Amino acid sequence: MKNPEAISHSTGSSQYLDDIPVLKNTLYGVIFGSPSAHGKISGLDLAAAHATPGVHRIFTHSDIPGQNDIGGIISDETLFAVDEVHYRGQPVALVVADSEHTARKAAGLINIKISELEPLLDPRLAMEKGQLLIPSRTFRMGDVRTAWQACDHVIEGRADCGAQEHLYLETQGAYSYPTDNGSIRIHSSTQGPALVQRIASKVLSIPMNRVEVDVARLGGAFGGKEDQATFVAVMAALAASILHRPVKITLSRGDDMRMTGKRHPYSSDFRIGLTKDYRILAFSSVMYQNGVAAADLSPAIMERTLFHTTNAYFIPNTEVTVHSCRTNLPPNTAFRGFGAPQGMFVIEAAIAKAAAELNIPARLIQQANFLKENDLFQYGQIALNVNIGKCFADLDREFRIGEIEKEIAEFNERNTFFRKGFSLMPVCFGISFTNTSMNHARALVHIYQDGSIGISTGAVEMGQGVNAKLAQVAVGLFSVDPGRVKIETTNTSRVANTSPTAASSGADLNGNALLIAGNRLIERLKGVAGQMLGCSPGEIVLRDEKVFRNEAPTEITWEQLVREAFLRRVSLTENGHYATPVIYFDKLKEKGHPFSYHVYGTAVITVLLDCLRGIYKIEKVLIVHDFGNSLNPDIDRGQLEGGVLQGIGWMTMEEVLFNSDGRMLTDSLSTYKVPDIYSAPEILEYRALETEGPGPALLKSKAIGEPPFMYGIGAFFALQNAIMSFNPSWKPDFDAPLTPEKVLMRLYDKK
Ligand code: LUZ
Ligand code: MOS
Repeated sequence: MKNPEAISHSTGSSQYLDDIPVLKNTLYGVIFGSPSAHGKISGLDLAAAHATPGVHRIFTHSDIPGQNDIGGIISDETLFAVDEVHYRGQPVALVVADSEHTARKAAGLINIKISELEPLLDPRLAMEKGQLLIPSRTFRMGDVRTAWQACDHVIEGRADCGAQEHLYLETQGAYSYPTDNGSIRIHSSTQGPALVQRIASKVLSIPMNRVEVDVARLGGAFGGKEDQATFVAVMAALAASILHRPVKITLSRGDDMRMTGKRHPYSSDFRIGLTKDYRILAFSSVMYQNGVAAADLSPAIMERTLFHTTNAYFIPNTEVTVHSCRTNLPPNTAFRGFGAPQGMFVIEAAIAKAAAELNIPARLIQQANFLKENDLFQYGQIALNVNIGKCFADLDREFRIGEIEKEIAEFNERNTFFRKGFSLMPVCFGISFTNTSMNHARALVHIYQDGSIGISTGAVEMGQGVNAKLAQVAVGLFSVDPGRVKIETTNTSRVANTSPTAASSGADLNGNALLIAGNRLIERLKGVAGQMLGCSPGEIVLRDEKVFRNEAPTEITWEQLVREAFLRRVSLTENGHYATPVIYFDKLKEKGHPFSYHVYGTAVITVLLDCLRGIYKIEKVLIVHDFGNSLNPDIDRGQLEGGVLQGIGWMTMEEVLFNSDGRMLTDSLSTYKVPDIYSAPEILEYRALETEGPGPALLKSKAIGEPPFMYGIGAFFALQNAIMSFNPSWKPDFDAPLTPEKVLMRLYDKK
């Protein structure tokens, strides 16, 4: 089935937040952020800003009727700073005026006095000073201490990976207005409408049933709107409820880049021990997460890092600790992969370093340690339906890895100033929110008397195609024309207490809830058809807009059946609730069964490096990916290709830089480089692994949002191999992203 939104997206008729026609009397808000990364506020002079014609009001913490607290997991984050600021751009005030232009001009006239404190930027330094956001956590299995002695090789090193800006096309925004009797409606750019609702209720001090949050769709999110759409939405709601006027806030690109958090950078020490036949006996690591000024989602992200530190390998003895360190940067947050890429980078770095020291291709170590059926993950879950070996075997058969390596070796023999590099990147990613209690969803289905169907779920469409998948499920289930199905906006008054659309599980959770609701309606309709035909409902099937009895078409159409059910006073509305079965996790033991299944895949990446200039081209990305039984191969392909490119960007070109004062140096598209069409791989080919998908996956179609991102990590190691071919005396280090500048230095490093 085609994406029903494809036409409206490309003709511009799909409504995004900024397309909602504004009501008359709408006011516009601009946020005034701290000009300093760390300090005490000693004065805030709003007089000149206030005096600007067109300014209606300036809000600060003292205007909050409820709690000045927007922390999603722990209460450590304010909506507006009170007496201290902890990062540059931290919201201090909201200027509300007749126009955005006026509000921005007035914000420029706010005079804040700050007695500066020294900003902490380095997570390792924060750790030394005892600045942790939350208690550290350790996952362990077996006993690394005794295992080191049994190893033939023990290798140690350090790996650093950088932040990443989400760069969703649509910046954060909100439009809010008072509705009947003290209630409020918020249109928000959020992945988590229920979170916005809960926090708005807390800040405004009104019950949740008085806050309605509505999301039609987002112009991209990538995790950046799981938590961080909230402050904008709540500010708009605060201003709207106090002024009794509609208030709209749209962050400028620069404000969005400066004020909102990124992917967490991590700095890690690792140790890996191997036998002489390259089996990894032990792996340990201490990781410093740059969790920045407030926890936001850092605790959950830390947890997912711990779950993925052994990637697709079985390692019998492991011990990994993550420290979430408090620094003076904007609160880092969810980003596609949610800590897993950072964890996988470390184990891949450890393998690459071991390979370099043993002078063998990393692939030999990777292959020797792939997970097998019934292996134990370090968090206590038994690995079932393990497909990593199959993915690799298919990849080798389809694309002939040995030949690619041979071609590269020959190319490197023949050429002086051009080198090629190769890497293999296996991926194993767990599906489910790591926090078990978040794994549930609901779907509200109405069949209208004319036979059309309206579906509301908690899933937020952000370009990933979840609406198309849900529509497809409904069309298949009811066996009706696609034109009959409408996926409604995501709205807290229709579907309550939802988890954010995140963790790659939007389609799984909401789609399964839809199946539950839909199947109940179908049972009811079959009952009506049975009555109409004087037969048992078991003889009835609904197919192609018709009622079938014992496999033979009857005269009754879908429309007639629905109409008849309505006249017989049978309910045409159903609410389905789905909670992922089996999963649990014990945080005291750090053991359990947190994931309903795992997604596997393997990629080969090759690069061509210009050794005079340090610039490179990603030549080939060849993948075998375990889609399960893909519900919509076109949508899944889009997710796969986009994920790969975003991963390559994180590892090779996207560099978030701050100066020593905590000022962001890369706050525009001229200083922050993301992959464009010219940096896309020359060849990106993939094959679907032929498997039956697992039960909890929606109709056996596996989650696709995040797993492909991590193939991009291979780009880092392919580049490293090309550098090593040119400069054999270089001892590989692990400091991502490997930008052309860093590549050039390493090509001529003669230490
Ligand atoms: N969000 C979250 C996520 O709250 N929990 C998760 O486990 C998760 N995983 C991936 C992406 N977002
Ligand atoms: Mo998330 S990183 O919002 O799936």
